[in-house]
Amino acid sequence: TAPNQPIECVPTIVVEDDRTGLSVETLKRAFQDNLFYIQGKFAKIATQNDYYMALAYTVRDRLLRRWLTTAETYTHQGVRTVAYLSAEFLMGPHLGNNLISLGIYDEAKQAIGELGLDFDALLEQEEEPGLGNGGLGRLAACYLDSMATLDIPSIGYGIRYEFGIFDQDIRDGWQFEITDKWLRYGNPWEIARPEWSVEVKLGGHTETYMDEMTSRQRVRWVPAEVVMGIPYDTPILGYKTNTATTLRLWSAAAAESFDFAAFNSGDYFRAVLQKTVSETLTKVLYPNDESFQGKKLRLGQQIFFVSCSLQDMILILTRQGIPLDQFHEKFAIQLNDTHPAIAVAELMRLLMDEHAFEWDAAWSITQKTLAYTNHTLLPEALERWGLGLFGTLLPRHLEIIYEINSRFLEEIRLKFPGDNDRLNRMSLIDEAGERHVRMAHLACVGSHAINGVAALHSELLKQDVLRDFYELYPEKFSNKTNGVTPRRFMVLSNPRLTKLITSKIGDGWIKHLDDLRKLEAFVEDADFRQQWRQIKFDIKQDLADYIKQANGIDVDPASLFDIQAKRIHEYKRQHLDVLHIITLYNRIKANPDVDITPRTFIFGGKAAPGYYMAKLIIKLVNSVADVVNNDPDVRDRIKVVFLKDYNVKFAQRVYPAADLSEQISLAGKEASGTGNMKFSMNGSLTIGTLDGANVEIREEVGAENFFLFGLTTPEVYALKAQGYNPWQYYNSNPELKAAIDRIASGGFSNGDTNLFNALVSTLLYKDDYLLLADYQSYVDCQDGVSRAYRDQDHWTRLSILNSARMGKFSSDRSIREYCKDIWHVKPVAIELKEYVQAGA
Ligand code: GLS
Repeated sequence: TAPNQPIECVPTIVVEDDRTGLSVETLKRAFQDNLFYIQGKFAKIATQNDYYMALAYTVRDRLLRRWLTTAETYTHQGVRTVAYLSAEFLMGPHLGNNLISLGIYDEAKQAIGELGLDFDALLEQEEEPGLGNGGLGRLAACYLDSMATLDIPSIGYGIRYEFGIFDQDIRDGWQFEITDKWLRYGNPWEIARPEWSVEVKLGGHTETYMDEMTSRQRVRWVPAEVVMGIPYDTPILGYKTNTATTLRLWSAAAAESFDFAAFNSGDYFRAVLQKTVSETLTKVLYPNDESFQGKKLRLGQQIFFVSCSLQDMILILTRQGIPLDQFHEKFAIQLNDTHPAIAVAELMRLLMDEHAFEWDAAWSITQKTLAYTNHTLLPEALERWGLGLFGTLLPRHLEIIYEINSRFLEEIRLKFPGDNDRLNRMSLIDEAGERHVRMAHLACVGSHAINGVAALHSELLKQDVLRDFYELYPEKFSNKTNGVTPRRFMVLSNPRLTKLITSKIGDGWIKHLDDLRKLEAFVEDADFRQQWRQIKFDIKQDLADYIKQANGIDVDPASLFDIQAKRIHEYKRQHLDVLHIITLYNRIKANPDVDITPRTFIFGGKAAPGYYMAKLIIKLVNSVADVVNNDPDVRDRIKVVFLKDYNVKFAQRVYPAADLSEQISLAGKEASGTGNMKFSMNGSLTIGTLDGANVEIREEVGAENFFLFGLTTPEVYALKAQGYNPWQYYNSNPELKAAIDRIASGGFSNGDTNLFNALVSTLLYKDDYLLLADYQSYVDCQDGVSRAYRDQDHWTRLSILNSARMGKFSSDRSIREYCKDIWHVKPVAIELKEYVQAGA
């Protein structure tokens, strides 16, 4: 038998459950076994990482029975499955989360403690798999957690980048990028499955031939290159359930059969070189969030993981003996933005060229299978591939796209006769200038469902970016407001608050977040408020300790912790936050005895390495911090901190410590935001615009418990239409002028008037994101925040109500909506039985 096939004579292998018990004693024994037998170390020479690995393997062993039983159940029952295709999965560390899901966090902590080791240090040791940029990648991770928790048959498909999002260092106030070598010490959570590898073709040309079987003309793609995709599987255990689904990430390798000619002719070097070229494909995550870069390698990554995943689904069907014309009954594929939109053409190609389907049958399956989520309105994020590049790498896909387009344009002609502008606007090919393939249009045409990620965003899609598609296919559109998992972002990251909440209302809220409403009954309980306040204070003290250690800055945990943590982008307006800080600073300089509510301004976030303005904003925050933190006039009343290397691990430390969450993007720009939800769940109040999910958060928590400021989306449109002039605001607002002048005159750059020139002149001459227009409203609102914070007891009431009313923003709610409206996938309970592998 071939080494990658199941053997024919199946032996009886019974795996006893005795080595995966959950008691403290069993955990201790397993931990020590793993240190010895897997890490090959004894205590004297074991490193912190060895101990981490021993614990990780101990936990992984305890997932396996659930994982294999889940897989076996799904295979046996041929269940309908969600395939979530995403170029990014920002998972965050696995260990703590798996301990929570298994319900053995305390036992593991005790076991490790009894062995004389520091449990928290072992958790801290895990290198996080940073295979995403920000919200979009983290959303995919939250959705995997919720699907597993809700027992939804599901699989996440993505790319196993060798280097994830870069680590950020700050040098002289500037961002400095360091490669993220997350796999350096091994990854105990994944299992490589080389026996399930598939091949992906790239480049070359197409030719027609006569298919003898059907006596039809068919197309054959003769590639220039073939790359092998190797799947690596990671179990995703749901919270306190037996379901453990799979995250399957593809890694590129040289196809063995390839370039044999070179090898045989003695050109060993060229044959080996090919290996390096192939492996480049999955080397590194592109570090841009919401900005498109038309790089060939990136298109290569997209077709690579999409083709691997679709072929994998076909193999799964084949193994289960399900005919391919039932593909859409077996799989509901969700496209996480347009990064996997090439799936439309690839599924068509696989069905027609490799499995002899006719066009209409293949098209019907494709449309019924695929659904598309849009995640941004920013025009610079829209993916559009130049035809030259596209046709060179994917000649067959381009032919298929042309054919889809010609049929699609015919449909529009019938429905809107004579409307040529509409044809041009909607075509899959942008004909203006260098011709391009429009990936969002491809996704819309090839999918049966299209959704935005917050109510406002979905409306704007219909009115603006996808308006023509909405007019053509209104029935395809819906909204699915984002959510986040309370397991990671409350239970794991905020154990103290979790304990307090559970002591009052039981632990049902962890799976049914709406239950948090029961907390409202305790808002008038002074004792409860005192405990709530004390917990927030203690967590702030911990963050203060961290800040002291990381940045050398002393901050007062009694001060208002005002936090903006997210990717750095002009539309998110971190620099509006800075203008407020400078305004407070100016007030102090003008009158050192001015009455100011003490605040600590905390920033965190990475800038795309090629995004100069975002990097300049980081430099500005650090420069303002240097001046403000060291000016004796300030008397420590305001402090500014930029915390470097914001990632999931770090985010978990930050959300629970906030008093105020900054959600201050220009209305109409942030599709949803998810950090806004994580802060609020942990009892932070929000200052925000009517943008993205802020609108719905405010609806839920109540207008009186939310600090609202700024222009609305219609006002933004109107202001821009009438001709926006930032100078008008600058000239008529003394505080605004003083703040900008202090930057421009070198007040934060030792007199250098050049350093921040690009930023200042962008604000004064362009100000696309209307900072100057929103400035006064923001500062007034912040003054209101400062007043409110002075009444601590009242603030605590608001904090409790914010948590209590966040039920809607559990990703469980989002997933239920996707299941009901788009995927039509039902939960399948997994019964744990004595596991017998094969035969028996
Ligand atoms: C994003 C949006 O910018 C966020 O508002 C949104 O919350 C997130 C998930 O839907 O998707 N789109 C994107 O390209 N990156 C994001 O974070």
